[in-house]
Amino acid sequence: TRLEFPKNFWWGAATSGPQTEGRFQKSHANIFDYDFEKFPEHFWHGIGPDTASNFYHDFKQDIALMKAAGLNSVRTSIQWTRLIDDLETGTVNSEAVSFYNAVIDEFIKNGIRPVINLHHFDLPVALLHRYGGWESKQVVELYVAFAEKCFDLFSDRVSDWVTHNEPMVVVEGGYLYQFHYPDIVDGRKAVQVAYNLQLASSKAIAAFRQVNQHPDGKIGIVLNLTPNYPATTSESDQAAAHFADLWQNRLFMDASVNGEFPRELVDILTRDEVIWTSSKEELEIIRQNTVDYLGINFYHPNRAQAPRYSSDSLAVDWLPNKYFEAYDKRGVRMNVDKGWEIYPKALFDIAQNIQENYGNIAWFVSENGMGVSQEERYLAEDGMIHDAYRITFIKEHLYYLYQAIETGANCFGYHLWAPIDCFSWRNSYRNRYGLISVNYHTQEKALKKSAYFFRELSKTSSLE
Ligand code: BGP
Repeated sequence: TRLEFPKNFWWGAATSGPQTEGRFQKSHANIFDYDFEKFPEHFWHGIGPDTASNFYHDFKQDIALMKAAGLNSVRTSIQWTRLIDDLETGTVNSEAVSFYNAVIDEFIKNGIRPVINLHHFDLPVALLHRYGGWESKQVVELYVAFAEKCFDLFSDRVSDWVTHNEPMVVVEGGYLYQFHYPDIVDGRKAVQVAYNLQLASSKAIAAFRQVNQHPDGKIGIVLNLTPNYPATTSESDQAAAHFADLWQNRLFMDASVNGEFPRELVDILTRDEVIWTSSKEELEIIRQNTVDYLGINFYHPNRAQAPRYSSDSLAVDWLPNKYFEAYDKRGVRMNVDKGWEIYPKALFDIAQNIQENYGNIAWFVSENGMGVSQEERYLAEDGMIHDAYRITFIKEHLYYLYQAIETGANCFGYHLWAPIDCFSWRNSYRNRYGLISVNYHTQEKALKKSAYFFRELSKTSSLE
């Protein structure tokens, strides 16, 4: 049977400025540029973000390739460090304005809807050193000024905006589990950073409502929703899954869609004496400025289990993993290169959750994808990478997405991570996700087999 998706469905892909453009100026470093300068050994094969996939210079060719892969919409991000010259006064860099104008025009000319994100982990490092980064409300204000500048400059042509990509990764990577700079372990700071990121998103939405120029203008947030299934049916594992869901998913989801943080989580944080500093006025801003739509990034679920050892000592320096451990890998299907479980049905569960608990708000899959290392292994004689596993992965996920839409999910699109293989934080070029391959030595790019599959998918908006 053929699965027919709605007309006007977004068939696209997502990436980000810092992962594609290549670096700007040494004086305008984000936290990854800085990390690379200080600790190149943190990065896979010592390859940093200097060139990335050279989008700054190659964007016309890259957008032509994206069109050839059938993409009708693409998410990327505007880099704060590129656009703003003086972080305090907010003066813009005119070359950067010309660049982003040219990119937006090129997308539109090629029939590709540009979806623009304002923050993809890439905090200007100067704001971290000067103010403590997202711990500081001053940084929230500076981010909102940057967002407003973007709406001012580009919302005449860009209708679809995103405030943050995966804010929970900023919290967990930077302040709990040490996979993003500043690499610290501090539960108190983590909690404040989470709150401030939400406040920044809500304030940017408030600014958007004032200055947007597009008649169809919409703004949302992109969240990495990780369904938490208890590893066993035991009560303690169920409690662990419940807490993991509160912390990882519902914190941003409830605040962004329903305007309030989950009461139960706030109670736990209050009891543990790690509750964030907030004001009535700020909470009112959060209440009033909810999103128009959601982007959901889904890669893999968690199999949550209760912590196996007593972790009372962690209570002082609060860590959420005193309540749960992710992840029990027994008996699950894995993407071995990435170490992530493959469980497409989770997309159906996510859709149900949005339908039942979030007023069936409009949403799209803003990232889903299969990271594979050493993809040259699959280079065939015809000179193309035959990534059959990626095609299967996409099909399986679309199967469950289709079922969800059939049962009433308000889902309007599917974006693969990524259009073109790109630089990825400390993983650099280890995991390849693109429909289009890149040779990072020569910057040569070529369609993979999956690009032809995707083109057909997009053309017919249906799947066999
Ligand atoms: C998501 C991020 C992306 C990208 C992707 C793949 O969490 O939004 O920026 O990095 O994960 O990650 P990786 O390349 O590390 O496998």
